[in-house]
Amino acid sequence: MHEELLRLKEEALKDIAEAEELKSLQDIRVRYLGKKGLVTEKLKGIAGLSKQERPEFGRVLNEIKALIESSISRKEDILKAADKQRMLRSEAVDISLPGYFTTIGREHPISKILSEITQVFTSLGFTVEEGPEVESDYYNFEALNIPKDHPARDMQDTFYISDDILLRTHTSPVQVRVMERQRPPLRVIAPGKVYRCDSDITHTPMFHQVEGFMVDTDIRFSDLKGILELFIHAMFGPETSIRFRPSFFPFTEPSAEIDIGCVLCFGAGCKVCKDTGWLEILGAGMINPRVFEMVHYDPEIYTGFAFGMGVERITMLKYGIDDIRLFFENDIRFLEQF
Ligand code: FA5
Repeated sequence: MHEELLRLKEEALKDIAEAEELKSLQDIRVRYLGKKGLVTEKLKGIAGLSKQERPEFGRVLNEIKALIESSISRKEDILKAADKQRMLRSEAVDISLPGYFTTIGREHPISKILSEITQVFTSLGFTVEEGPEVESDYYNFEALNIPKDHPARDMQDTFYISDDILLRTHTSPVQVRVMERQRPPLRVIAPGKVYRCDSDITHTPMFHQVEGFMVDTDIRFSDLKGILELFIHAMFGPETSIRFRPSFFPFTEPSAEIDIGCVLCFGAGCKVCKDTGWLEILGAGMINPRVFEMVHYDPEIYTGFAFGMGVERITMLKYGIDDIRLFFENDIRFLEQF
């Protein structure tokens, strides 16, 4: 009888010792101590023993049961501790590893200068308008007093989509679109992309312009001068010298090109200003009465000025960049400098 219990004890202790996971330990508990477990069955069998055998058998069996319980519980602690160690090892963070560096993007120099230009004009009460980049021949040329066979069309090499549809070559069509839907007084700037079949170190097929115009009953050339002086001094500093040179645009009369004293050599002469000491930064003039007629404004009542500038050119001058193509190559070493 005792031998049988001894075997049961040895077997249970061996099973417990060999258990490597909490799950198998739980199975061992059920196998020996569960409702139909080997120890429980033996306890139930006590009733069938003789009166003399019962106390001793019961005592030994209870000792075995207590031993199995305490062995399981000890083994459980050991397996739980091992599990925890395994988890800590697998989730450990090596604080000596170098971190991951995410590079932070920056505003493109053209966007930066566009915002600065916009900021100067909005602070002077100008509102911002936009027009389509795919434009009709009418708005890009005809309504601006450049008829189909006019030689002035040669001033801008155009990308045509069809006979009448093209990529706008300048932002001046926005003047016409705004004047068609609004009455004076107007004080507007129109920044945006424009396209010309043109490519060298100072010209790209796509570039940005900012158009500006003001229309009212008493706008004069002196207003244009005053506004442009304010703008140039805000962008390039109050010491910058300014020169108005007579020029020609079909949509302004009189027309001018505006130069600033070279910001690189300060008039001494350099490669960028071609030794003239001056740099051209925009075109401007008084809006031609023919344009007013196209939008049904009475030229006897209204006058206005308009100007248009190349944003890449202004950015190049501000940062001393000598090749316009750098703006569009996306070379991170170039872009990171701004
Ligand atoms: C015009 O485009 C006129 N619409 C400007 C204007 C507006 C005059 C209102 C009068 C009244 P122009 O073709 O000169 O003018 O171009 C203006 C500026 O765009 C130039 O001074 C130059 O800085 C820039 N530009 C012209 N072509 C290119 C190009 N391919 N790449 C980069 N910038 C260019």
